[in-house]
Amino acid sequence: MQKKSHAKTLEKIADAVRRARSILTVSHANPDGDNLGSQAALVLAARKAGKKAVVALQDPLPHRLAFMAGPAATVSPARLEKLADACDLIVVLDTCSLSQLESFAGAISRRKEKTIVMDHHSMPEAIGRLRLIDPGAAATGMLVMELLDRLGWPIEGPIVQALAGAILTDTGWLRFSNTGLAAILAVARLVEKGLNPHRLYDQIFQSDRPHRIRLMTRMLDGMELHCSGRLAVMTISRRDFADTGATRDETENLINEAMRIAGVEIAALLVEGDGRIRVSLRSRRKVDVAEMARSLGGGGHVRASGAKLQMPLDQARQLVIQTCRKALK
Ligand SMILES: [Mn+2]
Repeated sequence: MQKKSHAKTLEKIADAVRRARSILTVSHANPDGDNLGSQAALVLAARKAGKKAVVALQDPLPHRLAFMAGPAATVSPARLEKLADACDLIVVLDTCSLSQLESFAGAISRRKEKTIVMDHHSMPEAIGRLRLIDPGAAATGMLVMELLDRLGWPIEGPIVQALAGAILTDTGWLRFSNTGLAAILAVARLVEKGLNPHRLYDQIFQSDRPHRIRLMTRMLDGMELHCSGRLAVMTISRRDFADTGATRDETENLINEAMRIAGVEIAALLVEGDGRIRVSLRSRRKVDVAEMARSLGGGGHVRASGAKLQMPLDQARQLVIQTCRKALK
């Protein structure tokens, strides 16, 4: 996004936030660290500024991110309608796609006039009246941090931890390709404000249940390499969940394990759910997996994307291999 239009939109959003007496934040289904951290940071700061503010989630929190809940509460779509009526402003964070809002999509799309969007995914849809979409931002947490600065709201206390959680999960602890100087400086600033990085790392990345490790070993055991080792394909079946006792949210980040292998350009992970297959795609350097995901009916970032397929696991795997093979040609 152009610097000028970015600053202009940010100012308009700051103005809308300043004027609102009550704010509701929502994000994509299946909350991750950026989703939770961005929402918590904005809501906690708004409360400090004397506003009424709530975070509404549609799914229960994954076990390992429970400590990041902050002000978030899981609500039904009916309850969301009431919250959406009661607030002056709805802020959609970390998604700009109605399909990712799942059961909240209807309520949000019916309230365009009071809705604004802040996100770092490409291909924004026409949600809300104001949209700050910056695919160059490493995390939505970066955009929220900018907004708080613009508002002159202090970044302190639990807001520090929330923003750090957002930025450090979406950048894989400053390892992924979206990590640039801005993200590193933002984290440095959060350390200055009291963040204990080691403690946060321990909470996010070293707090797995043994079930998750057992699930991971099964996934790695079944990994296939195609296209002369440039494509790694992994699957997790319903049987794997049943046998290991792991839950669906415990598959987060497992796909990145395939990137340990030199020469792997694309990693694909297929997770079997109730009636549909969740496909995650990662690329190291060259391939635009956002475009690949779109060809499968999904979306995402250039290096990290996903889609959902309505077909048996084996058929989905064949389709994904075919799609990846084409992209690697
Ligand atoms: Mn994000």
